[in-house]
Amino acid sequence: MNDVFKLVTLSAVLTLVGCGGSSSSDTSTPTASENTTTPTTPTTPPAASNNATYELTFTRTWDAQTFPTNYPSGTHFSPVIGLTHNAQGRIFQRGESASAGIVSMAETGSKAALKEEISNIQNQGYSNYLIDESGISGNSQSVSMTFEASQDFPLLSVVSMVAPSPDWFIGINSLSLFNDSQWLNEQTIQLKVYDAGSDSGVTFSAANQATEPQGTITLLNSARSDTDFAEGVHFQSADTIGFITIKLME
Ligand SMILES: [Ca+2]
Repeated sequence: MNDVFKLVTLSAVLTLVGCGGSSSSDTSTPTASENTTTPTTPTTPPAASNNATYELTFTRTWDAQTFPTNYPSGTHFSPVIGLTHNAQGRIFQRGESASAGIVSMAETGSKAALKEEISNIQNQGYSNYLIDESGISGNSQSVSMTFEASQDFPLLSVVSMVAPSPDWFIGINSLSLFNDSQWLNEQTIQLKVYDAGSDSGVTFSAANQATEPQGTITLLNSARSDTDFAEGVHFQSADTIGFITIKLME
C-alpha cells in the first residue's frame, strides 16, 4: 500500500513539473522579486562605434600686433592636408628628417608630393582616410572641415604651411582620437611652428637657401631681430599663431 502511494505522489510531482515547464506565461513574466535579483543593465557605457566623424576647425591668431617682428605681407596658411592612420602611418616627426612631401608642403604650400606619400601609406594599409582641404587665405580667419576615423585608424595628422616662410609649417602629429575604448569628444590643440629643416632662411620673406645637408624637423627658433619665435611660440607671451579644434559629430 505504501509503495503504491509513493508512486502516485511521484507521478503527481512529475506532472506538475511538466506543466510548469511547458507554461510559456510563467517564464515570460518574471515576478518583482526576480527582477531585483537578476543582473540588470551594465553600468559601463555602451561599446563605442567603430567609426567616428569629426569636425575640424583651424583658426589663425597670427597677426602683426602679436608677432610684429618682420611680419610679412600676404600672410596665409596653405591648403590643409592630412590623414587618419595607425601607428605606422605617420607623416612627420619632430627630430627626424622631413619627407620630400613635407618639405614641398613647408616650402611652397604644394600638396602634390605629400598626397602621393599618403597614397603610398594607404596602399600599405596604414590609413584609409585622406584630408584634402582649403587653407586660410585672404581675410578669412578660419577654415572648417569634417573627417572620418575608425578604431583601426584612430590617429590624426594634418599639416599646413606658414606662408610666406622659408620652410615653416604647423601641424598635428598622430593625435589619438580613441582612448580608453571611447572616442575623444572635443579637443583644442595650440599650434607651434615647426621648421622643416630644408631651408636656412631666417625671416618669413627670406630668399631660398637650401640647407645642405637637410636638417631634422625642429620647433622654430630664431634671433629676436628675425622673428618673435622661440620653440615654435612667441618668445615672451608663448602665444601660438593658431589653433585647431576637433569635435566629435557622430
Ligand atoms: Ca629652416
